[in-house]
Amino acid sequence: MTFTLAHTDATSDARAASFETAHGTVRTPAFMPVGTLGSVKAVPPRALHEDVQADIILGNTYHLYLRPGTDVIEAAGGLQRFSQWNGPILTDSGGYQVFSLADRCTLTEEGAEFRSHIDGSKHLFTPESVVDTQRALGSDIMMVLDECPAADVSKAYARESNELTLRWAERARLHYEKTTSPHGHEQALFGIVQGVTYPEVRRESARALVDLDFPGYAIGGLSVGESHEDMYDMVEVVTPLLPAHKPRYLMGVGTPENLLENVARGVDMFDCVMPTRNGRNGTLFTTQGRMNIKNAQFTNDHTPIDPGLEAYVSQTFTKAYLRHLQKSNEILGLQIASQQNLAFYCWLMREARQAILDDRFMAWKDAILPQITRRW
Ligand code: PRF
Repeated sequence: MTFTLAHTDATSDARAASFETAHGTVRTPAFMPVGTLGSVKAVPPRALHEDVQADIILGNTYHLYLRPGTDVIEAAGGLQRFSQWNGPILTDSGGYQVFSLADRCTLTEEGAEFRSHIDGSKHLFTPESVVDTQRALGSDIMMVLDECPAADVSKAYARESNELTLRWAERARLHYEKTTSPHGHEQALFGIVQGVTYPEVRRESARALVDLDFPGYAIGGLSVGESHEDMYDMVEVVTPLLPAHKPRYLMGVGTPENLLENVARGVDMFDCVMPTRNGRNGTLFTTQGRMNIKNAQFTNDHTPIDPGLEAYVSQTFTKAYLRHLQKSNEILGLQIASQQNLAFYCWLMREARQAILDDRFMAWKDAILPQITRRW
């Protein structure tokens, strides 16, 4: 993976970079819309590309392996051909989902054994098998199998869990070296830093993964119930230990404010279900602040949803119309809100990138935060 660090902000650790994949270039900081089942909920690929202007989206190994099955997607020519999102895709390993979604997940040295949440069938994910599955899916960035412990576990448990995650990472790294994509394109593999909220364990994790020389690094195990301060502290502990010339991805984070605080600490990539999930529930993220579009105050608000964004939905539909659609459970209401929120998240990252390039990231962040976090 060719990663080009264009500039580091003079006023923080924020970075503007880009990297090339077989399916296109990703500019960072980047927000990656979540397409768990091979679709970003309620948003067609053309809108993701043209309106949202997403550079890269997420898919999930656990879900796609169970349904429709890895073989179906491999036969289609990979997830890009199958879904007609032809840009870069990152797939999560399933390490996180087997613990949160599957029934009765048990961890052994070998891997994670679980029962499907769909039909109760028994499966085993190993560090090697999830690399094979992601090779068959054809994602541009694959993730290692890891364990993501709860926020409140003891230091002893955190260390023991991290040691297992590191042994798995080493096996994944070896297997990655021995295998190639059945679709003939380059695929990167990212290691995942764990360690709960224990700085010492976080450092052990980061150092060991850096020794394994992955093409990129994720920070996992955060946004699982710890305070925002703890999250920021852990990112601050980890990012200085990671190589400057490789991408850094904070998994499952977060609010617009979380994104900017972690960009300031040197994170390049994010994913979160918040813009799509909250959009479907009526929460809108806009350049003017956050609003619940179902509130009565929007009944007769015939102004555009977000005049500050270029996206078709932001400029075209009014707050009153979107309120009506959401109150009436019209499917179009879910589509418009999801596109608005994703367009906002991706816009925020493009603005951040420009501010970094201009060495004014901190001043820009302090000016924009009150505006975008304002409650209507
Ligand atoms: N590990 C993996 N995926 C993840 C996480 C993790 O720790 C998180 C934590 N917020 C989100 N997604 N593999």
